Amino acid sequence: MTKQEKIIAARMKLRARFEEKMRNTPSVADDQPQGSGPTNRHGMPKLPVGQFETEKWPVLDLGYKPDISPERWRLYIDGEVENPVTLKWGEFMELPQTEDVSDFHCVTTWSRMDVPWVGVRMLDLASLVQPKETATHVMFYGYDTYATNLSLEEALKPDVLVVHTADGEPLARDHGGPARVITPQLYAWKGAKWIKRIHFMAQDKLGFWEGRGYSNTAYPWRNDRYEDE
Ligand SMILES: Nc1nc2c(c(=O)[nH]1)N[C@H]1C(S)=C(S)[C@@H](COP(=O)(O)O)O[C@H]1N2
Ligand SMILES: [Mo]
Repeated sequence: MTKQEKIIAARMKLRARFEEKMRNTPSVADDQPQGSGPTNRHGMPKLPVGQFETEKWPVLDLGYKPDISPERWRLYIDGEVENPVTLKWGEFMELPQTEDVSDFHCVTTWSRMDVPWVGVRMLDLASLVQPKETATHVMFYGYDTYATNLSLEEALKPDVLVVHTADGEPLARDHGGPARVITPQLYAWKGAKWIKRIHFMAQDKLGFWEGRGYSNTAYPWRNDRYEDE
């Protein structure tokens, strides 16, 4: 097989492996989702329970915003995979680019609707590295030491992107530029800003907020914010 054929085969395998699990995740399958407004493209109320819509885009971080130029930026994708890679900026930008419009729900109760994004699908990055059969979860690490974990059925959804463009502009440093992850079907803390490393794992492990009382699952339509609620 050529390199390209291997990537295509890996994508088909991942789709087959996770399609049904994805269809059964709460942000698609919940029959009693909480929220208001018209339905979004997954049949959930556009505004999840306990959220309000904002036009502004608040900035949340650990008190430190890494300054990573595209020249210095590297994306390490490794762990439970056949073909670990380290991408330079130019290589990342040469991967298939996806445009999408999705909503951004922060656990601190604001939602920013209909954000136009451009970036690379997590599914396409996963196809490149070819997760082993044993891979079930992934940890995303930022250049600021932040980390957040996801199951593969959440991480490989088609709207989970590593974005470099928002609102038609290069992603601002405040929001994780040059590149960050977005998870439109989960609270936004599941998307690491200043993405540095995507580490596939054979078991789940808690990220920064998940280990400090935030929910591990983070479903906006279940008000699933904190572990002890
Ligand atoms: N690297 C990194 N990513 C991060 C965070 C962080 O502190 N560091 N905060 C998370 C939280 S709690 C939220 S709500 C969103 C906020 O993204 P924004 O600042 O672009 O609104 O980023 C998430 N990703
Ligand atoms: Mo957040």
